[in-house]
This record gives sequence, structure tokens and C-alpha cells, in this order.
Amino acid sequence: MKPTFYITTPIYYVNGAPHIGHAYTSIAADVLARWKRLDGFDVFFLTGTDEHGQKVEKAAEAAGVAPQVFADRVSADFRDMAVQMGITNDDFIRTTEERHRRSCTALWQRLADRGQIYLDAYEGWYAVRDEAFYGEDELAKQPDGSFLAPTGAPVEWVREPSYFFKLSAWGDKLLELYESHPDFVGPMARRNEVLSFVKAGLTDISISRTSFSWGIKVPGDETHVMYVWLDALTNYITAMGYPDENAEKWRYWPADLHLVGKEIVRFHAIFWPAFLMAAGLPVPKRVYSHGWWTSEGEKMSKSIGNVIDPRALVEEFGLDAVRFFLLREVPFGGDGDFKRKALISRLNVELANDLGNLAQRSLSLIAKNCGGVLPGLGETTEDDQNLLAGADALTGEMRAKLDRLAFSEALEEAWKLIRAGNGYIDRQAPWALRKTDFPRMETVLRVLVDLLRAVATNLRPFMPASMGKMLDQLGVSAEARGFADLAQKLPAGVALPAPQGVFPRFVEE
Ligand code: ME8
Repeated sequence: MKPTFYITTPIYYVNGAPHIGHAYTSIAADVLARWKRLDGFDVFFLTGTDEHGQKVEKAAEAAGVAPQVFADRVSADFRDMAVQMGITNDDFIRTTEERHRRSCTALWQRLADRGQIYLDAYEGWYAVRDEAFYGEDELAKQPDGSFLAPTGAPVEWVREPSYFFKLSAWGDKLLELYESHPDFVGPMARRNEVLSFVKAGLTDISISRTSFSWGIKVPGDETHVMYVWLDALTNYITAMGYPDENAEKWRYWPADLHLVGKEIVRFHAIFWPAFLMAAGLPVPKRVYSHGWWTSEGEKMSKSIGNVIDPRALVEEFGLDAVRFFLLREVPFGGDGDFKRKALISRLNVELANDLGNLAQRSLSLIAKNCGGVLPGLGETTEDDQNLLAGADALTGEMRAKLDRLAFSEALEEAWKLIRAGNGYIDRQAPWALRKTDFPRMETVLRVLVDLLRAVATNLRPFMPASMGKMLDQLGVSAEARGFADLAQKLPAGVALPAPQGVFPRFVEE
């Protein structure tokens, strides 16, 4: 039986259209899901939309439609974004689905039965934009006397009856969790923030609202709707069939990885495991956060008009170039600035030049000189052997980087090999060997094919369509494109299709 691997993205609020930030998390998760599948895992990959709460209710009101109608529309747009980005999610969850209402109700009931919930009143600050409660000590006072949340979101004073979750009782257990599972939350900077937040002492949190109604009703007290974050986090178990712990999919729980943006680490690394421990359910294995994208040096905002639409980028540059760029440009975990020039440069230098040309040069020499059939490997030199050893080691090198979520470094491993391949072809000059030493030319071209095959196979999770095309041209059958298949060498003598460029250069008009 294959080991399971359950990976999630955040479920996105349906208050507005998807942008590059949403595409980023989904693409990163998709690369890992695809990687794990090729690496022999039974993967479940979840994404979806977060549809309740005040923020969505207000957006629907502004659009002049009922919240459900609005949510249906925007959720469909997120689903489309996932398709356009080549996301291979196994399920797309919506929090307005009946299965999710059942799941949240059951979790609430279980927490209540275990004495983890009590009724009181909340009085304090709330930021609708973040759907978060803030303590006064966390806020920044503005010159006009108003307050802003640490995220820059405006806050309002709310006072209403509310159910509370006894978060304060779980501080020690959380610290034990972080201690015994050092990888539970990453990267390190976020882990430190979480640790100091918990060490400072946790207070109980409000988990229901009464001042609006767009949410899941609290069982037994329909004047309350559940706090949208309790509702939202529960999606990760709803999709596994909760509350039916005999469900076929329950075997994927606990999740191996919740991938999130840095602003929602607190919810995933503190609240979520506390809810689960309080309910007596297993906690996820890992929460990992990435940084924020800005656009040409500025925060993306509708009013500045610099919000980057991932679908427009794909239309202009192609999906694989966009997927590659996002994960290559910025070390995962840190913030990144989207620059059009940088994308074009990565595309032209690394894709078209380094990789595309290497493949095109090697394959067209085979087409011209070897009658279009795959040459065999003759006697090898040290230069050949070094390159072949690099090709064999690539999966392991990339796996080690991806286990640390170091996407850009994983790609750098592939590029080290590609650059070595370019050095090799220049040094060996197979075009000159044609007349002087034909068997040697064949060996050199064969080494290059083996290198390209390793590169294309290992890069498939990042650039599925173009690496698929490259593997077609290398004569690798569709069933033999997993990592384990690399151990089986390609048979010499098979006919290869006519070579075609995979990455055209981008010329700015
Ligand atoms: O927070 N840069 O939903 P959301 C990078 N519904 N990533 C970005 C980004 C940017 N500029 N903007 C958004 C929510 N993201 C909740 C989550 S989960 C149980 C509930 C990405 O629509 C990033 O992954 O505000 C961030 O965490 C997520 O979108 C927030 O999406």
C-alpha cells in the first residue's frame, strides 16, 4: 500500500476575484501534490472556498445580491482559476455545502460535550477584513484617534453575546506539540512568533456571533452563527468525511501539510490544533507559510489598480512559465515582488536559453545525424560519468529541498545540471565528432538524452505540459514518467519524433 499524503491550500474568501497571491499558494501546493504522486504516494489534495462571515456578507451586499448567489458566482471563479492554473486538486470544498454544515455542527457538539465551550459576552475589537478579534495591546493608534490592526485592517468595537472556546486551557499542550514536533510550524520566523504568542498566555476566544446571520447556526442556539474561522478550519476534516470517522477518506487525516500565507499562521498553528485536541482528534503534521507578493514594489490593491490577474499572465506568457517563475523567483517563506521584467528574463534565460536550447540542440543533432533514432551509450569518459551521476542524483537532491519547502532551491538543483549539460555539449562538440568519431558522437548525444530525461521528469510537477512535450520528444512512454522509472534506461534504437522547440523566447512588443 502506498503511503498517504494529504495537502491543503487555504480556502479562499469569496469576497473578490482570485489574484496572483491565491494562484501562488495553489500552484505551490499543486507542485508538491504532483511531486508526491510521482514519488509513489497516495495523495489527496484539497482546495476550495470560504463563503460565510461578515466580510462575504458585506461584499454581497455591496454587489446587491443575496450572499448565496454572490458566493456561487465567486466560488465558480476560483474553481476556474484552479483549472486555468493546472491545479490537480482531488476535491473542491465550499463551506456552504451541506456536508460542511454537518461537519461543523458535529465538531461544535463534540467540543460542547467535552466542556470546551461556554456562553458569555464578547466586548472588544474586531476587524472584518481579517475576520479576527484583536486585543487592544495589538492595535496601533492613528492620529485621528481610530485604531488599526497589525495587518493594517480597520477595527470596530463589538459587544454581543457570544460562545467562547476555552483556548486558555490548551497553552501547555500546544507548547508540548511545538516542542515535540519542531517541524509543526514553519518557517522558523513564523514558528518563533507562534511560540512567543502562546508563551505570553492564551485567552479564551469568541467562537460565535449574533450581530449578523451569514454563517452556520450554533446547534441548540440559533440566534448565534459560528465564528467564520471555526467554520473555515473545519473544512480540512469535512473533506475527509468527518464526522464519519469510518469514511474511506478519513485515512488521510491528519493532514501532512497545510500550506498557508503568513497572515493566517495564528489560526492554523494555534487555534486549529487547539480545537482538534479539545475534540480529541489528531492534529495536522505540519503548517507551513509563505510570504506575500507585492506588485512592482507596491502592495496590491484594487484602488491602485495593480492587482495581478494570474489568468491574464498565463494568457500572455503561458502556464508553465508562470508556474515556474512564481516558485523560482522568490525563496518560499519570504516576501516577493512581482516584476514583469523579471518574469521575462527568467523565461528567456532559464527556460528558452538554458533548458530549451539544450534540448533543441541535442535532439536536432540526433534527428540529423542518427536517423532520428535514440543512440546507445558506448564507452564512457569521466566527463560522461559525472553528468550521468548528476542526472541520477537529481530526484534525491530535489526531494531533500522540497521536503523543506525550498522550491527555488529544488529548481536550482535542476538548473545546476542543465548548466552542466550546456558546458558539456560545448566541450564535447558532438557536431564536430560526426566526421571524426561517430560512436563517440552517439555516446555524447545519449548522455545528453539521459540528462534531459532526468530533468524533464523531475520538473514535471512544476511545468507539466512542456515537460510532457519534452518527454514525448525523448521517446519516454506516458506510463514511464514516475521517478522510479528513471532507473530503467531507455532502449537504444527507438524512433524519436521530430524535435520542436518547447520554450519560445518572449519578445516584448
Ligand atoms: O484568509 N501574496 O482567505 P483569503 C501571497 N478564508 N499570497 C497571498 C496574497 C499575496 N499578496 N494574497 C492572498 C483567507 N494570498 C481565509 C482562509 S483557511 C481555513 C481560511 C493567499 O481569500 C495566501 O495563501 O484572504 C493567503 O493565506 C490566502 O491567499 C488568503 O486568502
